[in-house]
Amino acid sequence: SIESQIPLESREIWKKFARKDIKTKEDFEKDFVNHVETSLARSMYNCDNLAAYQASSLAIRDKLIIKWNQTQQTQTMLDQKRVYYMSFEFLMGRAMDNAMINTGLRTPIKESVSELGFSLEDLIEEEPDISIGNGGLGRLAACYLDSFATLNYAAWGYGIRYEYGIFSQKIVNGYQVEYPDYWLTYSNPWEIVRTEIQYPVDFYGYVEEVPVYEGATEKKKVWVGGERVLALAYDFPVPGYGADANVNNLRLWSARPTHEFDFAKFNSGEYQNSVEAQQRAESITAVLYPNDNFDAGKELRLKQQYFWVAASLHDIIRRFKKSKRPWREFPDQVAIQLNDTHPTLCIPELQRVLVDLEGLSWDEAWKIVVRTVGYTNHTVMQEALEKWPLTIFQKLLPRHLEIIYDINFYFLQSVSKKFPGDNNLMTSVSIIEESNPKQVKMANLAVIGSHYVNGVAALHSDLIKLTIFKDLVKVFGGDKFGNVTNGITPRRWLKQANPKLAELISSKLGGDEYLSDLNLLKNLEKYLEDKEFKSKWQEVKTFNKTRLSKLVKDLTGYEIDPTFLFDIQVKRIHEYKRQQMNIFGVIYRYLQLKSCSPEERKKFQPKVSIFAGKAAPGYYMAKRIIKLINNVSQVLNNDPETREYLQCVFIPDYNVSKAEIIIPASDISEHISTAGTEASGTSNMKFVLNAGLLIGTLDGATVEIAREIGEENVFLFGHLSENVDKVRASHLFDVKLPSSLETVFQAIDGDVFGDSHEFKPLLDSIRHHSDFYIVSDDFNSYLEAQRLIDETFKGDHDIWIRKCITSVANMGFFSSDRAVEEYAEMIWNIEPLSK
Ligand code: B1H
Ligand code: IMP
Repeated sequence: SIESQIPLESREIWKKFARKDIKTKEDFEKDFVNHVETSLARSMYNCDNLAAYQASSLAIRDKLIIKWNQTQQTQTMLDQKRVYYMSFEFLMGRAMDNAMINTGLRTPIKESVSELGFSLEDLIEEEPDISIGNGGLGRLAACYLDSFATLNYAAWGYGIRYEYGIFSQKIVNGYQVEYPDYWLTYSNPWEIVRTEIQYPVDFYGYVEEVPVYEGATEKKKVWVGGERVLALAYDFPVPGYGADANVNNLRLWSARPTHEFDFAKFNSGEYQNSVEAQQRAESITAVLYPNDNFDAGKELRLKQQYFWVAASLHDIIRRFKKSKRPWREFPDQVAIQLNDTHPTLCIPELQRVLVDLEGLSWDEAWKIVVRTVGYTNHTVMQEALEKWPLTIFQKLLPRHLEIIYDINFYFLQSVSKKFPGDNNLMTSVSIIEESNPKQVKMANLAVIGSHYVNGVAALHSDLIKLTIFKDLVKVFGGDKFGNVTNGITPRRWLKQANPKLAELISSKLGGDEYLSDLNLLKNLEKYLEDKEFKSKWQEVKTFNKTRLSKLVKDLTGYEIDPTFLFDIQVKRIHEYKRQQMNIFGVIYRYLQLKSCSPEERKKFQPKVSIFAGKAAPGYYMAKRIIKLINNVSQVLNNDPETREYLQCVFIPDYNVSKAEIIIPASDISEHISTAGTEASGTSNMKFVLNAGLLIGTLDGATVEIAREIGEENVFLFGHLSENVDKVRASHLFDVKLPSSLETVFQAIDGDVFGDSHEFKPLLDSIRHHSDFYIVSDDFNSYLEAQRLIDETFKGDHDIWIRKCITSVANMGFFSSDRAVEEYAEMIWNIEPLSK
């Protein structure tokens, strides 16, 4: 055993002084003071909230590290198969509150902190969000890490430690203005830098033919890199939920100069240049690309992708080699999951390592690659599919491009055998697009190089087979394609975000077990007739609405009334998500109110429409939508005739920690994408789990939410995905608008909401440019669903609350624990660690 290598006496000393776990308040207080005085070099006299937050975090982190070590040692000892979840984005949010909740220490620490003279809530507010992601895709990765640890899977996340996460958003005169998100200003107490783990990563250069061994006549190809940087590992401990849970790892790579000095330049007097070139290395991991569902095709992004893939594979292979197994066992020990196409370079890179460096035959290597890799697709939007111009690829990764050509050659050969003469098929499934310039289609490479492809909701998984992968399904057969519906972690999205509701549920279900077995929520249905329970349920909602009102007041200055119906749409701003339709609906309601007598107005359900979300900095239309929302907001909230009935707010700088306050406060939330465009959506799940109802199209996971909680509990509207193409085709270039929308456009054109020129492109995209997202076709059905919501909300409130309770009771399916278990069984073939 490994232990026996260490002399007994040494072992005893190690054990005697092994760091003790935090169990009591005193343990925590001791560690806290210790960190203030040593790690932070401060004292009780100059310990402000920031220092207190940092000391608390360090104390909790120490605890996690102990568990982390045990978990990793167990994993190494058991030597079972491991999963590597490759994600370009991890939208972690804040760590401290989550760590306290998952380890069960929140209550004692809250008391300790208060005894030490601080308020825990204040300390939590000191923590910046870890926002190294754009939206749903990055947050999904974070939820899965939570489930991996909670369920005891040997699964790591690999990503990039961007120094600037998603930009922070300010609203100036109604416009979005972007500011850099330098989240590391006060250092990050949650990370551990692994100075011992550094790997070289090469770029550029050329391909050379060399003898397979010294003196041999047979030749092989190798890559001679032209620029080298170092990848340095930073680890984030990810605690599972439960007193004795595992702590897993998120490993993020940061680029560093190699410090390999260019003596030639130095000697020729170019000292400055030779050092500057080195410093540029760090720019690789400087900033996250701020696009959601859009591929900008920039060289630096390909560089980021290769940097991260090369470092991660290096690490994975090093670990595999420790067990001295033969290469053919690699897929029995390693599963690599591609979170979208961003890490697709794993496929040619692993093939390169196996063939060029390890000397395996092409076929042996390719079998290993395909058995190891799985690919998750997250979008069918054409503009989001990654394609790299050959020119960029050739320059940056010349050997990888050759390998991709070879992969494509063998693949197309097999296709032409099976479908002789079908040139259209060959063109469509080829990895290379014969466009001008030619491009590498990463999605095709991902499908061809992996053993299983999954979509992220039932409808989406059906759609990828009928659209973007139709021809690849012909080649591989349908069995290679399947579905794993997304999920969310109830630890963060119920217990942490909505402590009052979690407490109420615990009191009825007799404990917190439902947080790790979400199907237990079903038992809430027993209390549908329980008056006291229902009135407490209502109190919780009112509490959460009041909490959000305070946030809105702080951030916008607007006072919103918690007795109003809260109608919320928070997500990235995108034409396909149709925030424009929502704001047109708000305008329609306003115009109706304006045309009524004061008496008639009283019949309206008072309502506030709440928006938040970031637009990609280069996305013109999305930015116009934000401006329109803000202008409408200004008109409505200042109109004494109507503001008792209708208000509108845009909350700036949407992020995970704001989501935790916004989501529990909804009566209704909007998931109104053009059917067939939103792959899944995950905030729809979060809103329902927090006792709000949905208005939505039959798109993404909303279809399955309706199936689980009952269609009668969802306000559905709009054209179905199978009809969208037909509806689009029926449009002429100029679109005939329904009179409702015509009225809205007239008001905007008439400068009711400020200078109409600003919104002309937005309106024209609908009325004069074919209305791609079929806003005009869905608008009346949307208004009708809104009318039904008013009627239901205003009517017998007991019916509303019963709908909410029934919905929450049936949300078990949407736990990320279920999703991760499906991946484990269907795709990775792993079981939880045997303890
Ligand atoms: C999703 C993305 C995405 N799908 C490209 N695709 C990106 C694509 O930086 N890029 O280039 C960034 C992100 N994001 C989202 O994934 C879907 O739109 C949601 O519907 C889904 O819920 C989420 C998680 O599966
Ligand atoms: P890696 O798998 O080599 O990256 O190691 C990850 C972590 O697993 C290490 O930091 C240790 O905590 C643990 N570990 C790795 N190798 C061993 C071992 O041989 N014995 C015990 N623990 C190990």
